[in-house]
Amino acid sequence: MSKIPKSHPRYNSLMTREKIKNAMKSGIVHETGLIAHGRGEAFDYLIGESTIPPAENAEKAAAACLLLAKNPVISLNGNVVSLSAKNCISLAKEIPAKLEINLFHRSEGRIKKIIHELKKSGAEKVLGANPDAKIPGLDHNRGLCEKEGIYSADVILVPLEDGDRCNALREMGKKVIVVDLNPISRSSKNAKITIVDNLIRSIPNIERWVKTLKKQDKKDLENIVSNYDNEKMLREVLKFISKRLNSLF
Ligand code: PTJ
Repeated sequence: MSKIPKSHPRYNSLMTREKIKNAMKSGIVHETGLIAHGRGEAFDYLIGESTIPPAENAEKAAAACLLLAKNPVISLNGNVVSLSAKNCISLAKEIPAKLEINLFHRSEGRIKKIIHELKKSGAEKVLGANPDAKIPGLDHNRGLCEKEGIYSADVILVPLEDGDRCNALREMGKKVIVVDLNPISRSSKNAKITIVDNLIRSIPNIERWVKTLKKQDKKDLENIVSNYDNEKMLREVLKFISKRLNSLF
């Protein structure tokens, strides 16, 4: 671990880089996960590295949608586990939802390491090691999944998605919630609910909303979901970014 002084103005960001770098060295994060992280950092910079109002609304709608689900699943990849394993486990327990590993760069070695990491962080059951189903229309390894998990899920939370799978899951009639700092990615445009926030902030925010909304009637939760408009929310994010950039100088 590199020594980073707490007084450094970018201490949190540098510590996150250290975390993801070490997870890459231990085989949890794929090399290209570092590139994906860098793209995320750039967008995080644009929104001011904090949860912006449209993201907070999306997090609330996501919590309502997850609470209404019959078989909700949280899909995990290398980056997510390296940065948010404990938070995802805690959210899964609170909903409750299943956890399933789904990797773009799938190898048995990485699956084992990620399961080990999740168990070490407190997870009980983790799906994904024994895929017995395939998402139709996806030729790559992200199509592999388990019948009791992603395949039969009605709502899937995907912190960090690639556009192809988001589309394929929606084609299967599933509600896909993505966390993606890039508001113009294919996943962001195609998801039912897009949370333009860093997954490090977003997962605890969703859990906070789950705890609050649990006390509400089913009808109230349905209203939150049906009043949510993803396209409108994405336009608000773009407006927020341009206003923020215009006010900087
Ligand atoms: O672990 P694997 O094998 O499944 O591989 C995972 C990666 C990340 C390599 C793979 O899913 C990938 O290539 O992802 P993409 O297509 O680069 O998309 C990643 C998206 O996540 C980008 O739009 C980034 O802006 C966004 N992103 C990166 N870090 C964060 C993030 N969004 C929220 N929070 C982050 N911390």
